[in-house]
Amino acid sequence: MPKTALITGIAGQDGAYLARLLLEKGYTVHGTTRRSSMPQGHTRLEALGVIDHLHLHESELTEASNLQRLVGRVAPDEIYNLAAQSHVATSFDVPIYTTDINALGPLRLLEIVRTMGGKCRFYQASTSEMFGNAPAPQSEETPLNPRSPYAAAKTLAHHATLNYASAFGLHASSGILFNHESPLRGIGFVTRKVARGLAHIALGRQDKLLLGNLDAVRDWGYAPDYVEGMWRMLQHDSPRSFVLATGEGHTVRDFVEAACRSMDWSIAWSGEGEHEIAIDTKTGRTIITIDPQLYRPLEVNKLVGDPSLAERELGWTRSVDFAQLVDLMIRHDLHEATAR
Ligand code: F7E
Repeated sequence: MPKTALITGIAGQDGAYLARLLLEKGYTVHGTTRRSSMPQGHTRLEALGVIDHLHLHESELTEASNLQRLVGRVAPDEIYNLAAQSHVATSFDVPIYTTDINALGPLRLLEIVRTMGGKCRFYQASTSEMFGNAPAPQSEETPLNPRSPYAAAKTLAHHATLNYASAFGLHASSGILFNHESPLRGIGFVTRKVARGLAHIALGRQDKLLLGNLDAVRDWGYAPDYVEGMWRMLQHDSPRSFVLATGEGHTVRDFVEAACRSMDWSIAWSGEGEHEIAIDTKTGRTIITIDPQLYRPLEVNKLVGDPSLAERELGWTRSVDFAQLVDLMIRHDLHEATAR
């Protein structure tokens, strides 16, 4: 029997890649999008050529009764809860909205799954941000220490997911995903901002790029690998939490340098802190400056994950390394900028 899946937040980067993966596996795929994102918010689903094969529903994680009707109608075998307010910096400005979507949203879904008999498997999109400044590498055993409203809300949802699995026997798993990127990444996240910004500077469309903390270390993987991991978690015999990560850490500065290498562009850094700049060594032009407004009220300094459990138990591996990831993002944004 072909399976049916419901993906909340299907129009996002992960939602789009997961929809493609599940369609390839023969699933009937339903997905929710925000009302405000209709009808022009489906560019990723169009880019992957999947939009005509999906069943899309306007639904918000704030609306419990609407969600209940939807789950009742779709009767999914698997729910992937990917809808979120996913910007960490923004969560400091809109903590209550962030908590409603990221903490209470999953709880509403878990309640629906439980009251409907608990047969449907449930995936919760948890995050490395929950670790805060706990020493790297972080694994499933690392104590959680959230440092933003985003991370605090995700931590509640993570515990609720595992709690519903133990208390009510739900197959509810939590994927603790480290940063995962792609050409479909939103332009507010640093990797895409850098790739797109440098492509625009190279084509004379933009003067320079403003960045925040260059010293933050992140573990950046390739999003299509990570949605494969989500699916594997729900096929596993028993529910639990799994870290998906590459095990390699790089600073934001490393990412900029790798992006410039991909473009055969040589830059030199000078100055420190808020006064640090990057100069194009050929022209002497300043192409990167720091905007202190982009610093976060609290920063998470170093996130590098240990994916050994997922590798061992799920047979999960990554197909793209850091240099390849940066290169494919740069190629995409150069191509897109040239085509416009
Ligand atoms: O920031 C620094 C910033 O916004 C990465 C989300 O998917 O991954 C993502 O969260 C780092 C931070 O991602 C800029 O301070 C410097 O240290 O790309 P980001 P994030 O906050 O790590 C986790 C796993 C999630 O769960 C989240 O949903 O880069 N940084 N300069 C900057 N960040 C941004 N956005 N913009 C800058 O100009």
